[in-house]
Amino acid sequence: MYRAWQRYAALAALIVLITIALLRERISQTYDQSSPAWLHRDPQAPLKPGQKTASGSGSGSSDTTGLDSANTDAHPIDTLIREARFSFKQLLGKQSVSIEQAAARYRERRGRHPPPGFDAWFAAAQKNKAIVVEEFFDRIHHDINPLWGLDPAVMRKQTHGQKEVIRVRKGRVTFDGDRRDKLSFRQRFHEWMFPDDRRPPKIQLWAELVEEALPHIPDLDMAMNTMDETRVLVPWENITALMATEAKTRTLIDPSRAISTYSGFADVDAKNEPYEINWIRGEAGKYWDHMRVACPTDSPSRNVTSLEKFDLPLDYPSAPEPAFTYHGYVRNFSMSQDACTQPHIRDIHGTFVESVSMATTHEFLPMFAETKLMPNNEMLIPAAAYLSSDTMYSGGHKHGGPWATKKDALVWRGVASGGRNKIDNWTHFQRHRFVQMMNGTTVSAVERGEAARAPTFALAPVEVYNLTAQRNGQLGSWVSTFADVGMTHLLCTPELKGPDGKKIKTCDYTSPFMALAGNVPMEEQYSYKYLPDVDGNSFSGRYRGFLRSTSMTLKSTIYAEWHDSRLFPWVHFAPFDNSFMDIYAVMDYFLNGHDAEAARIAEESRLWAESVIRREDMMLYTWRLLLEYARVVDDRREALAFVDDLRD
Ligand SMILES: *[C@@H]1O[C@H](CO)[C@@H](O)[C@H](O)[C@H]1NC(C)=O
Ligand SMILES: *[C@@H]1O[C@H](CO)[C@@H](O)[C@H](O)[C@H]1NC(C)=O
Ligand SMILES: *[C@@H]1O[C@H](CO)[C@@H](O)[C@H](O)[C@H]1NC(C)=O
Ligand SMILES: *[C@@H]1O[C@H](CO)[C@@H](O)[C@H](O)[C@H]1NC(C)=O
Ligand SMILES: *[C@@H]1O[C@H](CO)[C@@H](O)[C@H](O)[C@H]1NC(C)=O
Ligand SMILES: CC(=O)N[C@H]1CO[C@H](CO)[C@@H](O)[C@@H]1O
Repeated sequence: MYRAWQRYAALAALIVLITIALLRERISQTYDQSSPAWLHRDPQAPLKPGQKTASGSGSGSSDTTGLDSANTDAHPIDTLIREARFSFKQLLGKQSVSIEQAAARYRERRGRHPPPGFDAWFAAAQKNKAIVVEEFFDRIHHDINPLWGLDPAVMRKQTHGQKEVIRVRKGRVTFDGDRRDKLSFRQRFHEWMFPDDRRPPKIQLWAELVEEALPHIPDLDMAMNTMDETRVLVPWENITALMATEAKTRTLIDPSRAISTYSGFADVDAKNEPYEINWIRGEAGKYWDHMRVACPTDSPSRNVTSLEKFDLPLDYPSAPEPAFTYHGYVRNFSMSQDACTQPHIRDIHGTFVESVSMATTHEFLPMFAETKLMPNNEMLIPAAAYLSSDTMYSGGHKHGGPWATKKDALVWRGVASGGRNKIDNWTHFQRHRFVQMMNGTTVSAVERGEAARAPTFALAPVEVYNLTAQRNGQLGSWVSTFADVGMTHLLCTPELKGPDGKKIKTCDYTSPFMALAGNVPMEEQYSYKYLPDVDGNSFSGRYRGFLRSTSMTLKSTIYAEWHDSRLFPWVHFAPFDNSFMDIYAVMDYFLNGHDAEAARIAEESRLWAESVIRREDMMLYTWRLLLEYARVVDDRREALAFVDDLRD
């Protein structure tokens, strides 16, 4: 009797387990919405590996190995690659392998002693096999330095009184809206059953990252930007004054004066007062005007006002030879991101047409954020998307097969974000432009003189890049051979509804120009060699997944991220301009005779991503930023210093 009961129980348990397994499988399939990539390819695109297309290489070179040979008529990209690899190698040579070395390099580059706790941080970096090159942390100091000009007591009050705050107290992390302790049994069960379906709020993902650095994080409050849009824009003149104060106080104090105990937040905890910031809302069409006051006074964008109307022809760089390019290709990627130096960007990026939401201020409060424009004043931390197990952004644990098995083609899928696209302004949105420029049918129409088919772009004159396909009027048919690009949701404003009243993904004003393309899950995208990444409402959360994949990333953005100083254009990704004018020429280079260079960039980025943008690296970056931050908001900040290595 007893044994039979046991068997039934075991059988029942087995059935339950199998059901759970099947359910999980089904859910993860629904979640991925798998649909084969080839279904959505342009039928004109019969690609065979190594096949020559209508276009020849700009330089006529079929050299795939000769990067290191001095080739006098090298393609400009050959030169850029060589140059970039050289700078990258030089920087790698500066790795710190001992605490003495790390502290010395810190003092040399920052002009101060490291903050207290630097030794535990360095020990953790070594334990985690992190590559410590002082330059990789330039971003932290760029973001923190102006805060040395502000009053620490005021900063503590400001941050304490915000609505979305992560607090560290006595080695414990809490955050506003913390739900971890309040989960019902059902929620816990759901999360256990469907780990992929758990989408914690951004603030929780960040809190968990901070928790990993405990018990080494001093008491502090982090005001978080959980919006897509960037927030703090302090006038340039004020930042200049604050930086001057920072420079004046920058000194290596005598080690005998150094203290190592942070003062904490007891004062603000005792008062526990909200702090009102004058957030500017409801001017989403005027973000440009708010931004440009934060641009240098002598920068080209400073006195150029927002566009009043977006029904005018697009303002493009007609001769793409700005200072950051080399023969029309991006050389200095961070300069290419800077809207302050490129007034035409107000006309070709959704951020400056009409953002989805807005809460901006010209007051200066310390705020943490996952991304920002060059002139914004937030402190950058790793993006929540990079901390999430959401396969939408990462492709899960799969990173793609070997290069040789991949399609000689480019794939992009995304929604029509970038801001609130509307009938009179959608033609100025970057994703719409990218999708049209990568549509061979549309490009062919433009070549036949039907410019009205492409309201989002104009082709560069043929002389600019001198592409064979374009000279022969075959740019469009060539684009069709390699581009598999489309929107998965047209995000109309106002939203379109079907006859049954349900929301639909097409759009009355954009559907004539672009078809709805089926979703291609990230892991399927990895079967293509080329993965372009363009901005949405702000930065693109796929970037890290792309870099970690075995495919090659192409990147264009106006948004800065925490990892920027560790990623080298032309070594780890191929940059392209925010106008996208150079995209055909960049693809022509790789597809016509430089497959080996593409393969090498893909491989370098995969290896590098597994060395410097791992979760451990994100934790270590945040840890180091928080030591720096805890010091700058401390009344005794001038004396807080790590000097143990200087004492005998
Ligand atoms: C912008 O205008 C201000 C005030 O008129 C002037 O001082 C500044 O030089 C101008 N900047 C540029 C880049 O033209
Ligand atoms: C890019 O330009 C910026 C701004 O002019 C400069 O500070 C930086 O050193 C340049 N970067 C490279 C890699 O040349
Ligand atoms: C910027 O400087 C001006 C002039 O000194 C001052 O009135 C204003 O309050 C400052 N703004 C910020 C955000 O510090
Ligand atoms: C364009 O390329 C063709 C073929 O490579 C070459 O004959 C021609 O001189 C080039 N034109 C310019 C303006 O460089
Ligand atoms: C490509 O452009 C044509 C019109 O030129 C349009 O009908 C088609 O839907 C577009 N395809 C995609 C994938 O957007
Ligand atoms: C700045 C601008 O022109 N914005 C326009 C965007 O499109 C909407 C609706 O089509 C117009 O109302 C805005 O004026």
